[in-house]
Amino acid sequence: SSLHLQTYTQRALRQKNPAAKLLLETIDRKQSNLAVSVDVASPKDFLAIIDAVGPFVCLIKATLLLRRLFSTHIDIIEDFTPALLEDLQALSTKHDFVIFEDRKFADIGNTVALQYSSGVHKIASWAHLTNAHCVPGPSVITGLSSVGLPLGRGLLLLAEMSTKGSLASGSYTEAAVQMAREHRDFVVGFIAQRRMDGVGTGPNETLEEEDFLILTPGVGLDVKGDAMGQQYRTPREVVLESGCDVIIVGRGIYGQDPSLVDSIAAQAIRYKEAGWAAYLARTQI
Ligand code: S5P
Repeated sequence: SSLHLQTYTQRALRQKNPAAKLLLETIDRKQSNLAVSVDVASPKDFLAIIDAVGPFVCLIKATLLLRRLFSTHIDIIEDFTPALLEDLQALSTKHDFVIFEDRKFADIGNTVALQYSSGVHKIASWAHLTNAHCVPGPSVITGLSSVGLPLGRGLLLLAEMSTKGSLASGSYTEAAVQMAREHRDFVVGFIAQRRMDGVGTGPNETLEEEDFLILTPGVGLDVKGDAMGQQYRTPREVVLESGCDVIIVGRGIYGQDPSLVDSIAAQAIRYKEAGWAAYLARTQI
């Protein structure tokens, strides 16, 4: 299948899931396949970075660090709505970007449904996209889908990881793709390092054309990794050579000092241009 050689516009027209369609339309409208990952502990920095990069991104990947202050499952407690989420939604409207909460759900169906719908953050009420590990098997999708599908949300499965020594490879990745195929209405794509077309199918098996979105972290223009196993590739390697759709960049953009908004905006423009050039090269072959 060569659907990724088509333009984002053409692919948006065929998408049935509202969150996937919105992402492709936003990429097209803003001519940006850049997602910024905002992993900072201070709410003030969090909002300032998003306001600075907002005009240049299709998507903001949030990781609500707040949950890490609590022990497991306490995020099922109701009635705690941080104003931060309202500010995030206001910025999403102001700058026209999709919101992806990098929650990495990985529990039994009943528990993830509670964590997704209720809990401290009520993720399903504000995040267009979220993600899950495949370790629990298909029930993690059934659980999340019972909450997210009626709201028009979409799920990404972690099929591969960017880290050195990742266990998500080979037959694990194939199983992830099979799980996604069984839940095509809710699973819109993968967090992965390459295109997943035909993964896990036999040599003579023909598949209906599938167009999973591939969102790819581990992207950097200046360094090859960090001291904790992260590995970076360039936007060109990721989008042109590996056929991925969205580059997810964190520290490459907000760098050492999350308070330097001018340099953050300049870096965002640099990555946006690199990601878009790689896309144009891919679709104009
Ligand atoms: O395989 C992965 C999956 C994810 S979601 N590798 C990753 O790095 N991520 C996330 O992407 C990670 O949790 C972090 O939020 C972001 C990469 O940040 P950076 O600062 O290294 O660009």
